[in-house]
Amino acid sequence: MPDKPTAPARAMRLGVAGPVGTGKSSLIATLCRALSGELRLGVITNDIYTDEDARFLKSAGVLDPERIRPVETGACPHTAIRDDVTANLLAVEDMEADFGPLDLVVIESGGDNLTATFSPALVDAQLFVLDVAGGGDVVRKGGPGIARADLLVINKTDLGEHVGVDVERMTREGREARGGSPVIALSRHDEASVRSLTGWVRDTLARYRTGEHTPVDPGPMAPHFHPDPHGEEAHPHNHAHGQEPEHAGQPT
Ligand SMILES: Nc1nc2c(ncn2[C@@H]2O[C@H](COP(=O)(O)OP(=O)(O)O)[C@@H](O)[C@H]2O)c(=O)[nH]1
Ligand SMILES: [Mg+2]
Repeated sequence: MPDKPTAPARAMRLGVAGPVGTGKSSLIATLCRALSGELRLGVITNDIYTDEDARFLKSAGVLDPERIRPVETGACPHTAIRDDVTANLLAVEDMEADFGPLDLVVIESGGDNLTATFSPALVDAQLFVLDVAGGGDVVRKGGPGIARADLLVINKTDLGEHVGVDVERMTREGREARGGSPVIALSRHDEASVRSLTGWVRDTLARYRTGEHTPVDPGPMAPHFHPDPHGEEAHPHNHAHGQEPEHAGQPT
């Protein structure tokens, strides 16, 4: 048995999760812009019915468009990053086969609610994105991504003063909710905050390469509700979506 951790042969897979509109695609564009000169990158997006995020990232001109690929997830975006990750795994493996070796593949989750997280079977590390426009109390609501993702990003800090949110307090409460695990207050207009983010990615990649980084499962989704597509009452359930096609309704 080797007494040192073994360096992995493939690219690190970094998941980016968080509710719709918190700035996941923009954050990925920022990462590509900052890191594409030093790292070999690929991006996989998860959209419900479209390739909207992939098209946004391609049009941003931050990476060779061939290296940005969409996975269409159907009705429940969290299914494809948590319960049945096959489509995403195939997309990452195809990307590595076509362009490898790569250093980093970033996977954007479909916009989802506060409780969706990536399975550690799909990603090596994950960050969870909230934005100040969603309100200062969102961090206090907690959830597996907020509490236990490898990194919590409080995004769009430039909007704090416009929406009456105390960004410092929100960031502090994020740290408290995470028992000291990293939190970055980010705005794409604030270069120092972008450097913090890219620094975290570099550090995590370095630890991944030496085998020191261990993928952590933030935990499953909380029980939640799906509106019934046949007009009956909403019903709670606790998964697994992949085996319940009749539950295909609005994303939750
Ligand atoms: N003010 C501000 N707006 C941002 C920032 N990052 C993203 N946005 C805007 O937030 C909106 C949603 O961003 P997007 O990346 O599409 O969010 P996603 O749904 O989580 O992928 C867009 O209008 C972005 O331009 C930021 O740092 N500051
Ligand atoms: Mg997006």
